[in-house]
Amino acid sequence: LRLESDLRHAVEDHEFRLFYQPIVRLRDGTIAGFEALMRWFHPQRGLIPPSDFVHLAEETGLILKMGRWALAEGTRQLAEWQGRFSPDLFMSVNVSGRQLMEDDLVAAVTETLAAHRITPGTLKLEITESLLLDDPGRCLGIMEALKSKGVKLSLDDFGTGFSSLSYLHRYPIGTLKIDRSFVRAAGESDRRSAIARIITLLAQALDLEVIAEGIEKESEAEFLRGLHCQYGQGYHFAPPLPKEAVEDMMDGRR
Ligand code: G
Ligand code: G
Ligand code: MN
Ligand code: NA
Repeated sequence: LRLESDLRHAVEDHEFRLFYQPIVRLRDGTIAGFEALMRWFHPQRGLIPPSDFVHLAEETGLILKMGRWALAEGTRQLAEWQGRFSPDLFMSVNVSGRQLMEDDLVAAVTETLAAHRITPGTLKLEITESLLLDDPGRCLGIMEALKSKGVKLSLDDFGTGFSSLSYLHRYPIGTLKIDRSFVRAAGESDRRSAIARIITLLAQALDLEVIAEGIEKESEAEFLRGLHCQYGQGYHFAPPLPKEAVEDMMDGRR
């Protein structure tokens, strides 16, 4: 397969870039941090979105190398922006199942943190619920080790995975990200807004941070603000942006 052999060389050839989507405080709209999202600029095909290569990268194991690069680059960028804009900014990097279970993820994180001076607790890793099912004992050990390094963990797409909530107190999770399917038209459809409300309440009751994903309209932001949901992310605030556009935004130039 052509795409696979191309993917093999893409890291060395510097074809990946990270885009950064702002995560805002819903209270006042200020930027609290970013989610780093990988983009592949293929020399012939142009921009290839993660939906077209993350699955292949997982299957072939190439995700490990790509993920290590994303972790290092996201952390490097965070250190730079903390120095330039605010030491409180955080960065959330996606970690796939395979990458979490990789033997040296903890070592890679330790190395990355040693290489770039960031404010403790400002690097977050995003994992999905389903990932916790594979090997719960091993997973817990890795998550505890990451926590001891000062890395925070977020549960991505919360509410779409399996139904047991027991892992919320068993695993060291700091943040819930409400899946965008529950945010869509929250405040307009009673049934969806009920789920967004209950996830926000759950997070508050467990003293977890909560981020509503995929906010596209002011009415959605308004509804979540009313629930005292802390953070929001979505096209209503900003799409994933190249670093230059983030810097313009932070400088107040747009
Ligand atoms: O913009 P969006 O199309 O960026 O991203 C789609 C999905 O691709 C995300 O939900 C995420 O699951 C995955 N993704 C994006 N960047 C990364 C990354 O750096 N590592 C991993 N494992 N997945 C990513
Ligand atoms: O990792 P995760 O699946 O949460 O990645 C976020 C994905 O959601 C990325 O593909 C990003 O481009 C996308 N996204 C971000 N904001 C919005 C939004 O407001 N609406 C929709 N539909 N997608 C969004
Ligand atoms: Mn994510
Ligand atoms: Na998500």
